Amino acid sequence: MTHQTIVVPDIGGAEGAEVVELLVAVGDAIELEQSLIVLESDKASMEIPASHAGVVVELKMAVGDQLSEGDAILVLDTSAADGDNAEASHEEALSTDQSAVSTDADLASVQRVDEGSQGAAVSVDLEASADQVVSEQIVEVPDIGTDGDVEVVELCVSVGDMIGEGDSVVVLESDKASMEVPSPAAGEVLELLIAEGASVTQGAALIKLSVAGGSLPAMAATPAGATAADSTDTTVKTSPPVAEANPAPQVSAPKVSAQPSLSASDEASDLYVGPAVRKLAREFGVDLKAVKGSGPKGRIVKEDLQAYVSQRLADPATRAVSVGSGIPEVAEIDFSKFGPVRHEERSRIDKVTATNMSKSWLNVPHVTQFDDADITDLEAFRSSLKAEAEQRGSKLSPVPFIIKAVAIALNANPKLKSSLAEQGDMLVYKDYCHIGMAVDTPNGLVVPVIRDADKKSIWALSDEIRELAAKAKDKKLKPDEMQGAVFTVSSLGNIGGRGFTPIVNTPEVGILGVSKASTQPVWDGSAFQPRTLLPVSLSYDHRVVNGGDAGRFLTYLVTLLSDIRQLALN
Ligand code: CAO
Repeated sequence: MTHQTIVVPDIGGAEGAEVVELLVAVGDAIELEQSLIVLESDKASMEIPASHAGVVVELKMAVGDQLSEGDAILVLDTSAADGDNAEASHEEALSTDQSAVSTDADLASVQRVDEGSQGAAVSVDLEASADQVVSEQIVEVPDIGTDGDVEVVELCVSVGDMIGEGDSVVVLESDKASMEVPSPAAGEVLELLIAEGASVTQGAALIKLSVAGGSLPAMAATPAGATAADSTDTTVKTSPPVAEANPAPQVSAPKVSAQPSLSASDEASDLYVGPAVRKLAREFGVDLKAVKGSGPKGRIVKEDLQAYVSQRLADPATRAVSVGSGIPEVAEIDFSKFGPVRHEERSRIDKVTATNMSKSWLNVPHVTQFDDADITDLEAFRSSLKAEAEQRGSKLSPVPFIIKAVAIALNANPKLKSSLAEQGDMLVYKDYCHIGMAVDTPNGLVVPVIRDADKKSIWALSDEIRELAAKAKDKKLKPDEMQGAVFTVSSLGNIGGRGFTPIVNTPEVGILGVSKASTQPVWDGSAFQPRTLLPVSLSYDHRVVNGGDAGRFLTYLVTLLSDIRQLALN
């Protein structure tokens, strides 16, 4: 059995950094580079990675202890991982203390010995104590798999930021992908060498970084065959990912999670939070100051961030703001001040409908156009079919005629059944004609979908409408029976009303409201005639449908409904 004591590496000269989190326990099998503990100094929090793989046999410290460089963290049994640790053993052979693992400084000297043996490329400066050397590194655009220009769409750091190794420096975007460029080393951002919006190629300088302790990544990034003169220059050019250039296995510099990384004004550096969680927070655009930590000493762990994001997403106020409405919240009122009240939990359907309606109302610029269809002939025809309908065990309302006419009018005006795509840059035209039909049920509004309504006879449509409406009322609709509509019809004809402005069921771009038909006096040029008029209202998404499109669609629809022969011909 080979025991290996893991000690605190160079942590930038910090004395008495507190152990705020233990990330492993006795018996755990750990991998090389796996984070063992989190140390918190007055300046930064850092995860200490394992310099060897193995099984934890003893913990040498506890949460709350103050540790400095060289203090023991834990003892590992490395016998099972001897292959992985082969190179680490090489380091031990070079160390005078066989039981202790190398610190960063030790590793640096090991590497220098190796480099030195390959050719006198090591300078006297670099042999100085690692923690006294502060080198400057230029972080460049790495190999991004394209020779062409890519755009700097986001600068993730500001001058003065303390960043950790792997923290994103900039976000680049080509016409195919966007990618974050990670910092190859921990350090302080001295200078931004690029501005947002700039076009760059591989090798372009992004930021200048001050790296304390003459860090390994910087050295490893020195081009092979560098001369002594190159090496004495403490400004080292570095292209990420530098870590890949390091001979493995090697203990990394502690991952220093640093100072403000969300924004310049962010005081997140005062928070207990590791670099991985900081990175995640940055990706979500979350201000860590708003997140409550549940870890030791209030440390913010990944689960805290996830809970915070879930809670914000569920918050109706956030949802309203997230669509850019900027609408102030409506304050809740205690109505019991004015009289007796009852509270009733809303059905799931009602709540979903409320969300969808708000989404549509806030996102879609609505216009509603009104008209009346003269359905006198249609009603006479429908009455003539009453006996036949009864014979078929069916009942013919105006709705199947309306659905059929809408399908024909949609095919003649395909924009009315299109949808926006790619942030509004594209229209998706659909070569099918599935129509949604709003059904009023005790549980709330449900919209089953009649598939290929343009291809079905009035009788078939009538049967399907009745069947779907019954299923909707009995909560028997399957999910696929409520999907795929290109347009919706909302008929309140059986209830009443002279007209209404339905809300578009986005991503559809149009909806037809049907009100109650009534007999009205209509001037025929010489006299008033009693005619049955059906009020219809078309709401449309004015981002897609303009007044001309809507006018043509509605006029054609009204013509179809008014002239039963036209409907029969289609
Ligand atoms: N004008 C006058 N009478 C109408 C009519 C209209 N536009 N539409 C239907 N009617 C009559 C029918 O002819 C029938 O009368 P008869 O029995 O005398 O023939 C009566 O109203 C009842 O019809 P129905 O309810 O059996 O069937 P329907 O085909 O008219 O409607 C359905 C089916 C599912 C659309 C309806 O039941 C429904 O749920 N409507 C509400 C939709 C809704 O809530 N929309 C609002 C959504 S929020 O924007």
